Amino acid sequence: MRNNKRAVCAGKSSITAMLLLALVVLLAACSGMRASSSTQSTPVTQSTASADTGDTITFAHIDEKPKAGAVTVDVTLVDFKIFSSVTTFQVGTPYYFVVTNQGPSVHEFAIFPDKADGSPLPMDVQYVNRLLEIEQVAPGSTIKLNYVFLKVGRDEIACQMRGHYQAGMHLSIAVIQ
Ligand SMILES: [Cu+2]
Repeated sequence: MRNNKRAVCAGKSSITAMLLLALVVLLAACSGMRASSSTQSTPVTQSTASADTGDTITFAHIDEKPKAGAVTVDVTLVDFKIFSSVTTFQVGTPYYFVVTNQGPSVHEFAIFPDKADGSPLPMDVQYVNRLLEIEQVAPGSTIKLNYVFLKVGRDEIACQMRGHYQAGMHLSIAVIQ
């Protein structure tokens, strides 16, 4: 189940964060003992970054070329909103999604089904029935991919990472004939 997986990840991250904190304290103590040279700050910076994003992260690198006749859709992911240049799509039309994470957090680019009236399904149901999910879009990076909607209905572009959805990372879209 998605939520369980997230919960486990969150648990792992906080343990990692604590270990890194311990390491940082240890490093600080060591450099203190060694006549207080403060030039060893690089490892600390790196540790902070990986504690924030989790330790087993694999960023998506998707750089497809647009299919012939594809309509370009510019999507911007920010903390914690999603913007799209297109919100009404047509079944069978090739779309070329250019998705940029303007950060600062890691986000995902996913498309989930909604109820027919456009109201959201429970998050687990959305996730199980997802149409598309690209995880771990690095801050500052852009992924480019082709996608064709096959079914008329209401969907949403969303990010379900660590409470991002609840914080506002979802955008209602319509798929029409
Ligand atoms: Cu997100």
